Amino acid sequence: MNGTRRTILGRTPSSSPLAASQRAAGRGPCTTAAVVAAALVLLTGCGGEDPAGQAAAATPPGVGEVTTAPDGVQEVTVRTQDDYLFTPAAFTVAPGRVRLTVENVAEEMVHNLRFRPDAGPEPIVEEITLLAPGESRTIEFTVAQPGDHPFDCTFHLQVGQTGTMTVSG
Ligand SMILES: [Cu+2]
Repeated sequence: MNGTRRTILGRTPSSSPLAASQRAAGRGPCTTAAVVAAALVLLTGCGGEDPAGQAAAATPPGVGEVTTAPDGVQEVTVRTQDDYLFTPAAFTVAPGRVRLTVENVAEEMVHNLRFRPDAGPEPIVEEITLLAPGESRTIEFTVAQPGDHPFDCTFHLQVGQTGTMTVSG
């Protein structure tokens, strides 16, 4: 991880003061991504509405669509990329077993997915703790109660990388 961080910082020397402040803040494995995040926020102003709009428009077919696998489990795939969005940020499943895959198609950014503790109608403890660029991981869990389950990329929570899985009634 340190090797990667040095390489990326070497490519963008202008971000070094930010990198130093992020290191001082004691961040975890997402330091590099957070530095990139901070740099992008500076470049695009607050909110970054334009990149968000572009990413939303580019949602590929099949992503975010809930289908039923041959074993009867409902499946859905969410993507992350080199921004601070889940694509899509909202999807709906039926009560039952859910197989959720997150594909990180980013070239540089690291993400994760965790259901926000105590925020949904029932706990979902399964999580994807780390997705390197190009990586894809799947978790499976069961939901029974209708309602909204907010989920976050904990690395980029500050810049609003959140989503919602709704369990239909
Ligand atoms: Cu993230």
